Amino acid sequence: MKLGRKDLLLYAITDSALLHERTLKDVVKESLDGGATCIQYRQKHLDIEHFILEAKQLQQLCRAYHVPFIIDDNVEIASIIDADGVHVGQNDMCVEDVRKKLGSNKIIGASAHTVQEAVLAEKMGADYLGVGSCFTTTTKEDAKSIDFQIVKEITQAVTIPVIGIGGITKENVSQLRGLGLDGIAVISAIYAQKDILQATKELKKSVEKMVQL
Ligand code: TZP
Ligand code: MG
Repeated sequence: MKLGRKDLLLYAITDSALLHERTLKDVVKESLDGGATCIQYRQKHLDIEHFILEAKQLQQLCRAYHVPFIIDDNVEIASIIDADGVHVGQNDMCVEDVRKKLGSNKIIGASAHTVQEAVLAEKMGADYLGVGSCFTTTTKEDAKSIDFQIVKEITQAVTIPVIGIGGITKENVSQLRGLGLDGIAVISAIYAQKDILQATKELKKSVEKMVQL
């Protein structure tokens, strides 16, 4: 699958800790109905068998919506299930090795916190970058805040699309205007909401305004 810049407008990352009475498939469907443009399956606490089962369910759903389905960290599973792509952090498999393993048709996303990391990831073959943490977040314990000036320098230093991540909400997303971002990645602004459909719709409107030049 080829990644378009528009696919990165509203990138939703799953969190199984936020389900309450709902199933992961149900909440992801709601976010797709609300207009999420890309789904990342992020799962830190599941054995490989259940990981694959759940990933396949979400993959099927995303296919029906023609929305890219990305796996967080786990290049092996992304390869096994033939996911559309994988997202790697600085402590995961390096982009160059991921590209060798998955080939040229898969989407590879990389996290970057500095201009140097961003430029290197692009050079190694990343298709997009996730940059953050833009705001304070409690979702990822080790997330460090990034200066908006660095975000701007990153978007200017690379040609691949860049999305902001970390603590982004429909209220604060407008503060990211002018930084050169192509979209945002969120967990709680979508999946911690009671009405996921409505929250996704509203967030999408705000992010559409943010990315306008
Ligand atoms: N990587 C950097 S911050 C973050 C991740 C996965 C958490 C994003 O979650 P939220 O709830 O949108 O702040
Ligand atoms: Mg990671």
